[in-house]
Amino acid sequence: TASYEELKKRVLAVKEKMGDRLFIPGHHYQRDEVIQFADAAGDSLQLAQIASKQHQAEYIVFCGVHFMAETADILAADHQKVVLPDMRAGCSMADMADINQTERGWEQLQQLFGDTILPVTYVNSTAAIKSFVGKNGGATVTSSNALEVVKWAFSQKDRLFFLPDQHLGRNTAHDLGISLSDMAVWDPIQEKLEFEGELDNVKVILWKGHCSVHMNFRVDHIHRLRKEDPSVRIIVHPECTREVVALSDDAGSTKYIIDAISSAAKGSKWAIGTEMNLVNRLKQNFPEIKIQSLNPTMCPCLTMNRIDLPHLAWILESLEKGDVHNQIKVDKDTAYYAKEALDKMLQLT
Ligand code: CIZ
Ligand code: SF4
Repeated sequence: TASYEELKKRVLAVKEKMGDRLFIPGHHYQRDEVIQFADAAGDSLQLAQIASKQHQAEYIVFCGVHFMAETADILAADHQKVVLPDMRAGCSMADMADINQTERGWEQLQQLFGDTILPVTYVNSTAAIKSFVGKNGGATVTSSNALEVVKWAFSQKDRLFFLPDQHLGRNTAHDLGISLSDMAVWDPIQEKLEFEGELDNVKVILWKGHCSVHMNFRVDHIHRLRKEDPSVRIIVHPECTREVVALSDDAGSTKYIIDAISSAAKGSKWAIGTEMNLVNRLKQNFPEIKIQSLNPTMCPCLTMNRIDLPHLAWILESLEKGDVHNQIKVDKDTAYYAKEALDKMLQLT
């Protein structure tokens, strides 16, 4: 097998030869060995914004997970091809909402609530879910703009159906002043609404999905840390549970966390509750700040980590030869309505 240095040289050679024909967006959760070659690094909002404008390159080599590559394809121009270096780079959260389950749930919710619900979906969802949301007048959200988009959604309808991350949905609704007792949970497996009280009071229906990476940051980690060293500031991603967010000092999107650390005082101490590659990168980039993971055993997103240097080198060398592997192509009908949902978000952001 090729060494790291060899692979690096091969990637650089293809990048140099292909020039502007190639564009490599990379998510902040990607490995260092991959992100070093990204033409643009960002969170999912920034990468979607870039994809909606970057219409020159013939090939977009997406270093991130499947739903992000789908979004890039939906927002790309017709002549552009989006490829994913490893098809196994999925997202367990996106997989928790399939379109058939969603349509069945929607039917039942409409029987309960009539025409008073607007669906919104976190971008961490399949193109089919985004399309369902667009078709029904809703929008996508990211963790960077969830507040604005959810506020807009409440100007349209009395209730929201928030897919697929219950935690981002709950944390966002809470920030808008909605009481936890007015939030219901839709269980797609049991096909049942979890709610105690008057149905009339329901403001938000949360899809029962979660991120297995961010679930690793727990209340007991916070208690232990506070006891050990009360001067540590704790910042977490809103994919963490409401309890964890409530006990932390601050919570926000990937970009928000990066900005907070970038402007932190020298010598200040931070514990971060988000994906391991990003926490490690912040540690490297800001040696004058004391950074640790909120969970001491560290939490990688296994699917993000599927994209590694050997896969990147392989896909780039294939493209150079004209072989397009792992193309992510969303069919026209699905893409049309998914784009409506994405455009609504991009206009609001
Ligand atoms: O957990 C993810 O996949 C996140 C935080 C994506 C993003 O960039 O918002
Ligand atoms: Fe999906 Fe969580 Fe990984 Fe993000 S961190 S890609 S939400 S599994």
